[in-house]
Amino acid sequence: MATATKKPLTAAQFKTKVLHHLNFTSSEVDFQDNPTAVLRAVCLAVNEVVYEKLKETNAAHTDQKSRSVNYLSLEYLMGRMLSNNLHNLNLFEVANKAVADLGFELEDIFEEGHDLALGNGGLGRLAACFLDSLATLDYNAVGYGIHYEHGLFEQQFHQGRQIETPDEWREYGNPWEVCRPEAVQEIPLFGSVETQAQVDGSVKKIWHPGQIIKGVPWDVPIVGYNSKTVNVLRLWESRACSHFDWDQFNAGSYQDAHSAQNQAETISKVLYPNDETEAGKELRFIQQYFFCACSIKDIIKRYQKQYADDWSEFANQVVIQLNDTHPTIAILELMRTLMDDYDFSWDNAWAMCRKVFAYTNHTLLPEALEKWAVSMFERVLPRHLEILYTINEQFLNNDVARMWPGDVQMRAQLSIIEEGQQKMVRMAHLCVVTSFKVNGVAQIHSDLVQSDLFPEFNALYPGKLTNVTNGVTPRRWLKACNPKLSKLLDTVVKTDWAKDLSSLDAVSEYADDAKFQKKFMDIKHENKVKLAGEIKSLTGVDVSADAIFDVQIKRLHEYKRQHLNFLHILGLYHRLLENPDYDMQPRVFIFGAKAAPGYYLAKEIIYAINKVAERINNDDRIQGKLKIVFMPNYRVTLAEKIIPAADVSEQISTAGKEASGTGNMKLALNGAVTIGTLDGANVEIAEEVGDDNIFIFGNTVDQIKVMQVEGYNPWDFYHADQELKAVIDWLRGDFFTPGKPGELSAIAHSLLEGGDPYRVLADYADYAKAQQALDEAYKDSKRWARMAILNTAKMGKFTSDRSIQDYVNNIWKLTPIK
Ligand code: GPQ
Repeated sequence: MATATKKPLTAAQFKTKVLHHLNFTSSEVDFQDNPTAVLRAVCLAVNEVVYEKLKETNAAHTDQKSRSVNYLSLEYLMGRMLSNNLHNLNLFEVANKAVADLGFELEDIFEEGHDLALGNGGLGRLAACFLDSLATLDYNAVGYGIHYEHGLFEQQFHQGRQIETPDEWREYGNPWEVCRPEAVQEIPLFGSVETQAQVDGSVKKIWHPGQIIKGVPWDVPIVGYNSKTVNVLRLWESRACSHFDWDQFNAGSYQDAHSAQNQAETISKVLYPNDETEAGKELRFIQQYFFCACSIKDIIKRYQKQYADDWSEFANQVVIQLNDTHPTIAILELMRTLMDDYDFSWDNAWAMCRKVFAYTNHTLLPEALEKWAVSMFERVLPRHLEILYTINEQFLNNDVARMWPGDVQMRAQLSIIEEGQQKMVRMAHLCVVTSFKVNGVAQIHSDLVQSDLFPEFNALYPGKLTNVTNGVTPRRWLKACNPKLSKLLDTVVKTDWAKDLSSLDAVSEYADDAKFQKKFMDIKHENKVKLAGEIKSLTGVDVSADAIFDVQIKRLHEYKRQHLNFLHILGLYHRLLENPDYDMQPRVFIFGAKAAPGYYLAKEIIYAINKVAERINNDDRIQGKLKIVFMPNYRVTLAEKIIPAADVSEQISTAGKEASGTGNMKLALNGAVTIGTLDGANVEIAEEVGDDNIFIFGNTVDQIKVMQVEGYNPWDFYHADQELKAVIDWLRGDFFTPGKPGELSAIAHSLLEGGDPYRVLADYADYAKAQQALDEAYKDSKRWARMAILNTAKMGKFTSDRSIQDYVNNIWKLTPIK
């Protein structure tokens, strides 16, 4: 390919490009006080390089007829793109110089950028890391998703309470996306199905839709790190089919003409902000179908460009990965398309579907396992429901009946349709029945998927259920976000660790080297000073970079147990009030979390933490030993600032509840020491770093199960632990809210009267003990430095490159582009 011989851009050339865009694209001759215009021009200059590579990638894909993975995901949490693209294109230094020449700091220019926050949390960020790795490893991959007009809401605190405002990420345009009108799709909805007898005696089903929606694709180029590939993330925007119904307009119903348009455009209007809960809303269902239907049509169109009407290569060329059950309707849509539009027989269409779909499960939480009412299915997608019924019938009569003949109960249990007052479609069952592989996202999670979630399916389809442990891209989560540490690592690791993360293991040798320890910890300190500035400007709170920076950043969820962390902070405060000389290392507890707008208790937890922070941060009696900051509007960009400065990583979910976690990997990679339960990927992190370099506490999955069987009484723990009782009583009374007793009682209520569903009280004592051990360890600065260094050194396994290679080897069977 041409790039191999191309000379890299010089800073002067890059500057010329930026100036060109400032002058001709933005007509901004006076840009000195306009960093936004500079950002735009820099992005456009980068795009010149990106588009060139994109063209070459497309040509290579066509030439080599390479098999592609099509990643279907309702969420992509991309964050900002510029810094990452510069690093991946090896243009960072060049851009840095060019921008300095124009009188700006590159870092200030980054700050003008908006996050692409088209996702809620871990699942969406994982998709973004996977796209980075796929391009880096030169695999042919397309990400498909929705072009939400509003991504995840922005969070503010008003008197301690979360307020949501709409995310306006592309109000003034987004330089990273290109509209592709040539690839627009039309998507039918609603209506009825006609059965037509054919002359040969067979029947043909004809769907007469009630409405047609247009899907407009926006492509975001995905640049690989130090690779030849630029892939695309294709995001669908919904529009009314005929932009305007002129007949209606001329007949005088301007309003009606507009309302059809508004209705169509509502589909891609906003990302549902619920993480791991299903609200069962029709609009969400239509979102899922809309993007699946657009994507399936697009996949077929891409295939036909090469193979025309010859379907024999389809399953060799195409694999479709379902990111959780959200895109399950793609299965039914492919069945429908093959049969209704391309005259496939049932058997041939079904055989095809069983070869191309694979499904990733991301949670065991029952409230996250999607079910859709049959009645709604029937109204919105009548033809798809017919197909679903037939799939289910064949599954029950063939697979289930063969394995468990005459077992009525097993039929009911495994059926894709859940019987009851309101019949429901179990989306996960459809995924497992159809997919050729089903994977969990960390070993312990995949084991539980096999043993607890789908044991019967595991018996029915041996070998189908497997594991691919999650990973994170070291480009964004170390190289770009922590440049100082990256440069230090460069001095002792000979290979390009950003592309071969296991090479970081070489750093282990320096774990006890006093000089290296000093360098490593000096960098951590500098990062903490920088974060302290950010904390001051965002929250007004003064924190000392000499304190332990203890970080819990993730969505607000009871199962993630921010309230366990909070109770322990109250415990420390209690000890300090009892004994102002209580010996502890000064600590700053840093939280970042958004709560789903309708999640009452999550919002109460935020409020309680903010209220208590106000008191504790201003209490002179404790001599600054304890600070609490809840950083507003947690998002990818904020994570990139917090993670390099973290000493301690809080990964304290109830065992069995966190499928994997990925923040745990990012924090450890940047030298934070984990305090955590034996849950998700914590288990594998502990295996890698060794017991001496992690603080594990709490009940195990098996112990939690025993508790369940034997009966759990939170009051026993409350009465048995003086400190715990005292701090819970603070929350029940008016200690922090004088004159307003009970204002913070929601947490206490859920823990005591509510039965403590996530076993917070059962883990409190052991958590407090582990925290004390951590405090001891931090006192010994050599020991701590060793732990921190080994955490970075031992994270090789958790690069998303390894995850992708696992998917490729065990599921996707792709070959890299040459
Ligand atoms: N996860 Cl089902 C989400 O972020 N959202 C979801 O809707 C579901 C799962 C997370 C999961 O909680 C984490 O443990 C995983 O690390 C992450 O998906 C990626 O697999």
